[in-house]
Amino acid sequence: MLKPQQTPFRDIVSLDGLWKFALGSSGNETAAPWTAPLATNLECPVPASYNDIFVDRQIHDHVGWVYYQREAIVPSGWSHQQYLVRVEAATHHGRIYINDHLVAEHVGGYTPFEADITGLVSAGNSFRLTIAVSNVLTHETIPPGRIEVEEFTGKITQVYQHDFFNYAGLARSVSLYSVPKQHIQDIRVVTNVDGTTGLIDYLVTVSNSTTERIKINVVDEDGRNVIEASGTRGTATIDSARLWHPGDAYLYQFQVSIVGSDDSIIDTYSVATGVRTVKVSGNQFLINDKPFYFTGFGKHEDSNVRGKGYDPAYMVHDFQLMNWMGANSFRTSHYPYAEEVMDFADRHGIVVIDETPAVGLSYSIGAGQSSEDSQQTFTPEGINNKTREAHKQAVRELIARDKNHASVVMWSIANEPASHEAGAREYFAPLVDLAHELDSTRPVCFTNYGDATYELDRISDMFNVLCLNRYFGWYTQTGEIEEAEAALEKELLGWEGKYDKPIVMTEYGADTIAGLHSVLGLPWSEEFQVELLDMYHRVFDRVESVVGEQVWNFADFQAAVGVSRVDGNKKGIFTRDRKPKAAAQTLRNRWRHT
Ligand code: BDP
Repeated sequence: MLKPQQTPFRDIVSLDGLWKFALGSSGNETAAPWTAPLATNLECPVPASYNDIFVDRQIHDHVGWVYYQREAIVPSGWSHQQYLVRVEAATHHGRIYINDHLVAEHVGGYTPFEADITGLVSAGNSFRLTIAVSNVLTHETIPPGRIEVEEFTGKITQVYQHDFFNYAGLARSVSLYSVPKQHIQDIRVVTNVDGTTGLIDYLVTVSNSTTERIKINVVDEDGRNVIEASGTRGTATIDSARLWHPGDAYLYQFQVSIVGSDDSIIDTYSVATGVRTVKVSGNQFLINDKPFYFTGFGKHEDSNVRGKGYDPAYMVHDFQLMNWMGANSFRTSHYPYAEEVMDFADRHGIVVIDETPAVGLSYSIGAGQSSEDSQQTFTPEGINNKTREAHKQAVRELIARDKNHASVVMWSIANEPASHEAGAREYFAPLVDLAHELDSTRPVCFTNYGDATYELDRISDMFNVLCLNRYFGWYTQTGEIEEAEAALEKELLGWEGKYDKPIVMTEYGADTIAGLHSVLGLPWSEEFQVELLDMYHRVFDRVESVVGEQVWNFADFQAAVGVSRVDGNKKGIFTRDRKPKAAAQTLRNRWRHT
């Protein structure tokens, strides 16, 4: 499914803006089909999560369906086109209604879906567009969760194992777009390098089998056409190719056209393509055959008021801050981010570890922390075959959407699953196989949870890179830097001794209240965060297999309400409104000079 693009043959009408908004049924009930104008005074911005927009606890806490509605018009000039409504994300379950008809449904909160409405609304006519969105998580969804009913009030609440707040709604753009009746459906590019030659293997899918020709042009950044080729599959060869390097992006436009029998162009689509290679060799991570060391963050799509709403101002500012720090990479913890973010990373040479929304596949973690009476995770009543089917779909949709991004160097198929519990291997083996089958060119990882030590973990041998999330000095050895240092080193050497694989520390950090100071360097102070990061860095520099460090987290973010979080998770190097804590300088000094 290609992202909408404006070309002489395709058009886009943005449906972002204010939509009518209303709460629907609570809990996991099936949404009533929507056949009427919404009777409501509420208007909700799109894109934005709805939770923090209104001064209404009921909306903030709502579990179940909500409705968004607006009028839209199919431009009269589209009468010979095919046209679709596209929803970039409906978190977590979305339904599109055109007037009284349900026309599309999608489960999975962070990947796009669309509805072809050509047969339903003629060009030049308006229609009522309703999008129903449910935020319910069950043990058969990714991420998983469960619904509970409060004993005295009967209030329905959503329980989940991840600590970020379950923001919901239409947090990314909605659009109406057109394509020619005969159009390019998908393009896949895989790049390779042979000496100074860049190779682009490509595969083009068109909407209906065609006798028309497929023409390929590869255009460089100066607008020069460097190659012409033809056919739906092949290899385009660029002599003296300029490579895409971390921190030094270079993108060719891989342009595909359908050419009619009279030589007129019927459709065209362009994929920004960075020529680069990614390999894992022994304990090294190679980009363009050179060892790469990841510096950067685990992030979240999170900001005040908007929740997970895509906002280009925050996006550009976050990239600016990362650049200021000398960060060369980030992980899309814990779900695929808006596609605009991936495009931006491609254009600016930022390396991405791209993650599915499979967070919380562990019943021993309650809102980010271990609980004593831990229940087994992989059971028929818990994370089961149906969960795995949803997980497979999440892997498919992530790779289908992001396969052409040069910035994406690795797929992370889960965050902190119970990889030390019985059943983990059986659960994960088919998922690892699927990821490799869908993309044989990128390494596959998952991020490993602290309790699943190198002695207990049951699945890491199946993955290409060891990604570890560790909180020595915070959740364990709290405040004891020396003790934590020894424990961390022992753990890293343990992994290194067991596997000949690169290690990326994909999470490490400490909750820190901006402005809280302590001459004793006590936990929660800015001084402690600095001391803890310094300690981790000393250890990383002593362990050869460590090929990267991504601090948890780029910025403070909103979490599920609980007794261990005060207005969110405070492990940010920046506050939620992007003011630096002292540790920003620590990281900047280290990353700008390595
Ligand atoms: C890890 C999770 C991350 C949490 C973090 C924390 O991967 O989502 O926010 O811990 O507790 O377990 O801060």
